[in-house]
Amino acid sequence: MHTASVSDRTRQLIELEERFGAHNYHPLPVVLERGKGVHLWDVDGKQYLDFLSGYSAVNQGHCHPKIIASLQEQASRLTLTSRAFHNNLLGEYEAFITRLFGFDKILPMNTGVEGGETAIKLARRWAYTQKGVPDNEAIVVFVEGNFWGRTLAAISSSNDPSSYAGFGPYMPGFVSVPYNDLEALEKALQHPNVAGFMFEPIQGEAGVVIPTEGYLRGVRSLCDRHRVLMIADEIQTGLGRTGKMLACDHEGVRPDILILGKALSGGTMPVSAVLADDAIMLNIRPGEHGSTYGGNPLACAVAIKSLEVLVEEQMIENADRQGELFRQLLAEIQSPLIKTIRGKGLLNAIVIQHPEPEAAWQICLEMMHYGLLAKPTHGDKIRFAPPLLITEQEIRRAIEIIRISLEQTAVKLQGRG
Ligand code: IF1
Repeated sequence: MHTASVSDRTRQLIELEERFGAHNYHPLPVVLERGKGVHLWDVDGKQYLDFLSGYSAVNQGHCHPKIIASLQEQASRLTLTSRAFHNNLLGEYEAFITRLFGFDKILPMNTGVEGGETAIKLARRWAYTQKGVPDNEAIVVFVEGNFWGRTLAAISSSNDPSSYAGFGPYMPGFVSVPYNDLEALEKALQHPNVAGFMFEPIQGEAGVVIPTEGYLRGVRSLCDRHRVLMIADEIQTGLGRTGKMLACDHEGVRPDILILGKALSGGTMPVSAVLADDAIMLNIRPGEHGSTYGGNPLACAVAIKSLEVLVEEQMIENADRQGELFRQLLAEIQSPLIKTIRGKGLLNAIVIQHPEPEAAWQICLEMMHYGLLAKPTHGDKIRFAPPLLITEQEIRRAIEIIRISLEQTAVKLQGRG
């Protein structure tokens, strides 16, 4: 459709990636070179509204001046010491983040998936030392449709063939139950060897799947009753994305292990964190877990500032308000292509209905043409997740682009599929 109209420069840069990079992604045909707040610019100077936010890593907006200032200032002072020595920012960061989220301890890592791996190791260790589970027999329960990254453990818990197929053998000790199903969860948790239940309070990759009100409280009480650790993967849903600091806050629930990532870095570099109380965290002793980069002073400086601006600039309240407006305006669009609209705060998705399997992809190309970037997931869903500082005016502009793109796609797809 619009792929034919890309500039020579864009085409050349895309070809370079095709030729020298592994083919593990299928991006939209746009090459970005600059970002500011909710806006991105491509190599031809064309401006876009970013409705993906680096998969929610850029909640605070692109190149937030305070986060970038912190990054630059710290980068010129000290970046990495390893954990063989102390650094002057780690303790300050640890005190700050544990206080903000109300846990005794933090274990700093880098990518989100390492956070997930760390949480599972903590749960297994806790089960062996505290719950009396026989060695090597701990079970971790997941939900169907879960996504927490690409490591061998992460794909071992996945029921999406595009994640796991052809990469076996898989990690033992993992089971899955249907999402949003407390009865199934209760059955699974009855097994005495269950260490933890790890899940996203709102499923992101699965297409922004929101559980029934009461699910999170139900999970909390089942985990309590069966002495199982509740592990909340808030890597995507946390840090204001859904209109609260944490998605668990929507039901006033506190997990035993909290995993944060993505926007903890304001979109600058991988920073993840696992938070838990002493009874869980202190079962891992020196030398038993870690990472070269985890807790490096550059990451500490960036994470403190990223959390500060989120709170100081009231981005969380804004996410709640603009999210409501966005879904309300979206619901007013009359398009036969929209099957469902769902979301919380600024984590939103529409499900597309059309016999043509490429319909959602075509809509994204159309939106790109009109200046909005979003990406389809699972073929028929489009996620809308702009940076949390988006204004009402920008929401209205985005809605106009979405409306006209749906209209144009409907016309172009007529008679197809
Ligand atoms: C990719 C989606 C988002 C996550 C949750 C852990 C991780 C992720 C809930 C791992 C990562 C990513 C990775 C990215 C696509 C993406 C994603 F499309 F799959 F659903 F965000 F929306 N827990 N999510 O969503 O974090 O190790 O990547 O830092 O291309 O794989 P990571």
